[in-house]
Amino acid sequence: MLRAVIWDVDGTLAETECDGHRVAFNRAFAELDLPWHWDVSTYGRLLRVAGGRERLLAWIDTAPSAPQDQMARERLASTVHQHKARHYHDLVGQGLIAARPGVIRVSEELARAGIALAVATTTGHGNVDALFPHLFGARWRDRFAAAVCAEDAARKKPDPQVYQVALARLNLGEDDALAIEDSPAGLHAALASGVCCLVTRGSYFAHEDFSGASHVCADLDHASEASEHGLARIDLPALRRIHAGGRAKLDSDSDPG
Ligand code: XBP
Ligand code: MG
Repeated sequence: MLRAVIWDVDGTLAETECDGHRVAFNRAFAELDLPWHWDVSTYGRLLRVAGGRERLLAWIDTAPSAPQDQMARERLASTVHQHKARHYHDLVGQGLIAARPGVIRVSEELARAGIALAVATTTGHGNVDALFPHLFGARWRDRFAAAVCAEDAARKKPDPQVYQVALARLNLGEDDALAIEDSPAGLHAALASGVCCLVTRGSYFAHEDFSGASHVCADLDHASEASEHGLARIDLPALRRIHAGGRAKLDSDSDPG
């Protein structure tokens, strides 16, 4: 039975990557006089590395004028990431990044029905604290039973740890929950934790292979790939159907018989 929906943040609740995180990284590079700039396509390639600091280290390994010494690289990644966080907070603090289509409508319908909401994200608490008041209002913490972030799960997606921590915080089993994600790493993290997953294609992962997802659609208001469910848009009855179908598939796949 569906008792909780566990939401990814970046790319799922809001399109934060291109005009938020990416711009914040570039402002941090400029502020630190680093000769680097991530354009939209470069950032899309780097997004395959979950975690902003890990993404920086992956970039530094190939970047011009990067330090040779690994310790110096680690220090530089930490410094840049701290500056970037401040720029990201400034950006989202302007309220310019809106919730993706259907996110507010579905989250309110779930709350009215007593379905628990939780967050399982690779980003840090500071970024969630900066963004969520602009998406869900000042009392957003009343709406979410758990917010599991980078500080709570050291192993980044596609590792399942963030979803396992979310289930523990919710005191629920994996068959009680449905994840909503935007990326292959997020889908694989949910599936590895035993949680079935709805994918709403984000701008950076619009053409990815989401095999294993219980359902894939453009967004919660445009469930165009949902013809087999006869859905016009995603609502609570649709989520229940997707969850039931996802559970049946996961259970049959895991049945040794
Ligand atoms: C997406 C990520 C994060 C953000 C950047 O998180 O991989 O790393 O890109 O945020 P989600 P940080 O799991 O919500 O899709 O710089 O704080 O890592
Ligand atoms: Mg995401």
